Amino acid sequence: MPFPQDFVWGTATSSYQIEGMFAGDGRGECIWTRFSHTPGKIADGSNGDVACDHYHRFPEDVALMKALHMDAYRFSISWARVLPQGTGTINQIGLDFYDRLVDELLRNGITPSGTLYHWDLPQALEDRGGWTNPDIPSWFAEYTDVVARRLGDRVKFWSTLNEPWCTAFLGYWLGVHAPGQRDQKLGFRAAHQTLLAHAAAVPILRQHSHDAKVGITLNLVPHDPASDKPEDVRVARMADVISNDWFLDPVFRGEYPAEALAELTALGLMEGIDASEVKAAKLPLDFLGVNYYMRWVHEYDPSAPGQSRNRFPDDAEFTDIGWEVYERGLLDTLLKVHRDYSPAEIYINECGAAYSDPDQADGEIVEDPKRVAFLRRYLGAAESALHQGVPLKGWFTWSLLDNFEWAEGYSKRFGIVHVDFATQKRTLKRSGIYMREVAKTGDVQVNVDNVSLP
Ligand code: IFM
Repeated sequence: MPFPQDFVWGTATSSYQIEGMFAGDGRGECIWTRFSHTPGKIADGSNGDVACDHYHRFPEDVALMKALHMDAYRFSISWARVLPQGTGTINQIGLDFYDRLVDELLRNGITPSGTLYHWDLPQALEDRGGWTNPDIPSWFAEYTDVVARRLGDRVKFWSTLNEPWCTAFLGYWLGVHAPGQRDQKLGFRAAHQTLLAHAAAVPILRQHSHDAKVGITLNLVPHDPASDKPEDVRVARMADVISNDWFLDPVFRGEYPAEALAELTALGLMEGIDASEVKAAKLPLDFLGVNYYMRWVHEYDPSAPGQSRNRFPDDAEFTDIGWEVYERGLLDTLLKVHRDYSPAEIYINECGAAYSDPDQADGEIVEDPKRVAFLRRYLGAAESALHQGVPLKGWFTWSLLDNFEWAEGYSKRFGIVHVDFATQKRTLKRSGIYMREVAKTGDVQVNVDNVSLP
């Protein structure tokens, strides 16, 4: 059965990954500018200073979305472009950019879906402790107010945060993302503040963006045990709780998962955190944004008690970023979220694959058969979820463009449109044509081998 007519088809990006113009027009420094300019942090030594130069080329990019028959576009706003110091003086030129982008989208019949925070914290706020500072919910409220007042009349889909797990744990615990801190306690503190910031932003969005759909976007990852041995089951369950329930439970139930909370408290990891504050995060939401890419499979590691190592099945397939191709996990995740948390609506706000495409595109189309096959399989899982009663309303492919893939730099390409970073030339990939035909027909099995450019 095809996807319904009113299903929303879109593409997603984020500010730091595509905009460029990192210091021009009054933009402040953000943590990713600082981090990427620190030697050794980014795999290919690159940074997002220019990225896809979307700041200047957005009309061309919107035209591409239109050519791809997309209904909607999910983008994020750069906090440091709007408030260069994080709070205080507003950079009107920065806000003007988002005004122009939103108007261009609407002129082309594309619904804007805004995300307030996709990882590019103003460095000035990081200098005050960033996401570990208990004042950050009020800083975020101030920023939300500025953005919602300006764009709230036209942007009617809002995610407060994108993937707070990554903000907190990759940024403050594991140190592989900006700001590069390596302290487990700081990770949990940051996670706590992201939830309180979400709580602070929701009512402000509702106040200034009437009739908007407001939600949060989480990266959900199944964690399966490698066997049914109790120790494998236990490490997998703990990983599952910390990556998924740690955010889902506060947002939908106003509390942290009890068992994990007790365990983490006993380990001293909740020091300085008043866990009861997360009751504020339980607010009526219009949708949950789910970002899904892969799963982990855990085997207990006796050499590191409490920890696990990955043990994928022998026939597992992986994308070029080393993530397992596992569409079944998308179905399982959607069914679990629907069963345990009952969000009113769900949008797949990101899904896509990194496969290596050439740096330069020679012809009119870049052939990327692996990405087409990946999307077909994952869309099939989404379709099954829909037909099993999950209130799935839309799909945003990650990503519209090849872009700056954080610590991987430009070495991993996720786009359905190829970008030659030397010339900024955009070239459609076969996967873009596939998504166009899916958007037109609702049929994930559509054959696009001989379908040509618009
Ligand atoms: O590029 C990222 C995006 O910023 C957040 N979700 C996962 C994508 C692929 O790693």
